[in-house]
Formats: sequence, structure tokens, C-alpha cells
Amino acid sequence: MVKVITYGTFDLFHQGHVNLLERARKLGDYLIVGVTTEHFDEARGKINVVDSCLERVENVRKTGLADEIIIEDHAGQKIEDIQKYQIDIFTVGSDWIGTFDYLNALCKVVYLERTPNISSTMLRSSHFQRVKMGIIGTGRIAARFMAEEKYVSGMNIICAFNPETESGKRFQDSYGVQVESEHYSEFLNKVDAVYIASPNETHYEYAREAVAAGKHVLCENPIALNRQDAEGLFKQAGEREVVLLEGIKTAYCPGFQQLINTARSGQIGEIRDIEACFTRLADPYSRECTDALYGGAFMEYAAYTLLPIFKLYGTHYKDVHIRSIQRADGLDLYTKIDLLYEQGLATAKCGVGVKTEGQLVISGTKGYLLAESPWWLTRKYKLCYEDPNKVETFEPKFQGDGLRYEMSEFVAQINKVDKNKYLLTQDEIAAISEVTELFIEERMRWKHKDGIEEPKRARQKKE
Ligand code: C2G
Repeated sequence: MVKVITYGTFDLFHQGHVNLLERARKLGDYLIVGVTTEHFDEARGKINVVDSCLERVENVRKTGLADEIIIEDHAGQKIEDIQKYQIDIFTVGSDWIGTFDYLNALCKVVYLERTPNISSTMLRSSHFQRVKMGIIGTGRIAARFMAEEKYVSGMNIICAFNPETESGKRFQDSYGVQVESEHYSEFLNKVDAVYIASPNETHYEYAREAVAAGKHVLCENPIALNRQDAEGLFKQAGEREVVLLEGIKTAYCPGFQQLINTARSGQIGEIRDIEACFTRLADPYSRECTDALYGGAFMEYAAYTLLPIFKLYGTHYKDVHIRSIQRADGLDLYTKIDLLYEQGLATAKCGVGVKTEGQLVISGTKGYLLAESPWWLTRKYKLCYEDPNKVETFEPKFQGDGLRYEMSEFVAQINKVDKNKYLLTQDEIAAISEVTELFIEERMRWKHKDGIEEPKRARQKKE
């Protein structure tokens, strides 16, 4: 009996897939089809797969061409499978010519001619809207967004907005994207969606106006400086039927979800303490070190450090204490947020002027999870127990600087592929905004900060 194996994602199952399976079947007597998991696809850079693994398996099954269907979840598995199932022929489409020649050492490798003019990518773009994006703000974060754009299908950045003409011009020269500097409403008219990467205090107003104009919004954190504004924005987005996402990129990184789920799985017992720390000694001339009202440690990093706490304990804390080490002008160089919950304790630490180990430790009654810096990208974490020899290491995949995951989630939600809404919920965003509001109130109370003005909701922008 000649055994054949082939692999694929088989997303938006189409005639090209059927043809491939038919020809693969004819190469032998028994066909095994490996269908990729979501994680494996993410790991190999396919981050916009629409159908779930089970749906894709079901589509392959319905063809009746596979004698057996297996799941492919890691690189190197093909070698294991060929040995395990005693495969005679490995086959795949001609788009992979050369890539799998190394398997010739184990079995025969056949590249089958690919069916022309049909692909999952083509179907995705014909089924789904290509999102015309505009970027608000043209600084460092906007530049990172530009760099990641090519990894996200279904979106095009067509223009930008920045009332500060110097910065806008530099951006236009670097990226060839037209930058509008005067009329926000005209800029909005050109786009379906916006990415807000302007200074922190302007986020809310830009978002509010964009949502009111019926545009989808991906807004860097903080989306709002208090709970009421955050909730109001989401209510308005619901009424206008537009997508509103906050850009806390950790939430969208595949490894972070895996870490959270490991913590929830009971392997460390009941969770009793969470410590999340994020510090970066920033350039003294940078916005985070010069803007005493909207820069500083809390504004930069608190959203990231609060995220695992709200994910694991929920948003109903019993008590919260915020303490900072401040500069003379009131800018917080280091801030510690202590939260008390029914079931345990939590601390979020952020710094722009104090350096410490940037780690996330989730402690339970049986063991703990340790994710070292940069845990906010979650490339690696460890499961540890009393017995120091019993350590399990996880290395989830992570590509680029992480922005592509939130960008692709945004495009998916615009196209109503919103299976991942749990990644960052409105409730979590509202809770982060609530702690932000408390931080601002606390800062007002600290006596030695004479001369600091009440934070204004948004910087005036030119219209
Ligand atoms: N295919 C084809 N003709 C098309 C489109 C796809 O013959 N028009 C083939 C591909 O070459 C592949 C199979 O159909 O052999 C599944 O394609 P995808 O779902 O795109 O999966 P792919 O990313 O090619 O995964 O481990 C996974 C494998 O390496 C292949």
C-alpha cells in the first residue's frame, strides 16, 4: 500500500484545494491530510486565517478524499509524521517547490502543479472589504505601524493627519503617505478607519469624532482618561456600528493568551498574587519624560501591567492604592499600583526613571508562572514549582514587534470575523480607564505638586 501525506491550512476551502487533494489521492492508495492549527499558522506568519481549525478539518473531511485527517501544530512535525505513519510520498502544491526537498531523505517528495487563479488570499480580498486606513499622529508609533502594514492583508494606509506640520512633512517624505494638517473632517472623509497614534491627551477627542463620523477606530492606549469617557465611546461605537479597539498590543499577542490560559488551567493552583512590571529608562527629551501631565510611567505602561491582572482576577477589585515617585514637576518616574481582590493580591509597577526587572509573575497555591522581560510580547514563559527541577518552558511564537496581531484583529473585526473579541474586552478597557482616572485624581492630591494644572481632556487641535 502506498501511503501519501499532504498538509495545508485549507482556509475558505476552494477548488484549488480540491484539485490538490484529488491528485494527491491518486499518487497512492491511502491519503493522510494534515490540517494546520491556528497557533501553527500564526507561527508561520499566516495571521489572517478566517475559518477555525475544526471548520477547515470538516471541509477536508466532506470531500471524502482523505482516508485520515491529522492536525499539524509545529514545525518539524512533517518529519515525525512521515516516520510515524510510514509515509511513501509527501506532496504539496508547486508554490512550495524546493522548500520540502529535505524530506527526500525519508520519502519521495512530489510538488503538484498549483491550480491557477484561485487562492484563499484572493477569496479573502473579494469576500472582505479592503480597509482604507488613515493614521493620526506621525511620530514613533505611527512609524512602527507603517513598518508592520505589509504583514497584514486587507488594509491600506492611504493618508495621515497631524496638525504639527513639521512632523507631518517628515512622515510624508519618509513614507510617501499624504499628510493632512488642517481639516480633520476632510481627512476622515477619505478613510474607512483610523489608527490613533497621536499624543495621549488627544486620543479621546480624535476617537470620538472619528466614531461620530462612522469610522472604525483603532486607538493607542490610553483610549480615554476615565471610565465614563471609555464607556461613552463604546456606546457610541455600538450605535454607529463601527469597530472600536484599544491598542494594547500585548492583548493581541498569541503568547500572552497562552500564558493567561496556562495560569487559568489550574496548573499553578489558585492564583494568589500577580506582579507585573514594565520599566524603560526613556530618553530625557522624549515625550514620556517631558510631558508632566500626559507622559510619565503610568501613562506609558500602566495599561500593559494592569492587563494580566484584570484578565486573571477580573475587573472587580476591592481596593486600589497608587503610589508614585515624582519629579519636581509632578511627572511620575515610577508608579506602583496595588490591588486587592477577594482571592488575592496584585501589583502593577511602571517606570520611566527607575529601572527594575521587567517581569510578570503569577503566583498560585501549587506553583507560579514567570515571564521575563519583555513579557508584554510573551515570547517565552516558565511554569515553576517548589521542586526547582520541575520547570516547564513555553515558547509561543511571536513575529515582528507585535503590532501586526492587533492590526489584523482590527481588520478581521471590521469584516465581522470577530471570534476573538475576548482578547481585550470593553469591561477590561473601562477598568483600565477607571484606574487611570484614579491615578490622575491621586496626582492632583499630592501636595508638593504646586503649579500642575488639572489635566484637560484633550489638547486643542486645528480644524
Ligand atoms: N493549492 C493549490 N492551488 C491553489 C491553492 C492552493 O494547489 N490555487 C495547494 C497548496 O499548494 C497546498 C494546499 O493546496 O498544497 C493547501 O494550501 P494552503 O491552504 O494555502 O496551505 P499552505 O499554506 O500551502 O500549507 O504545513 C502546511 C503546508 O506547508 C502547506
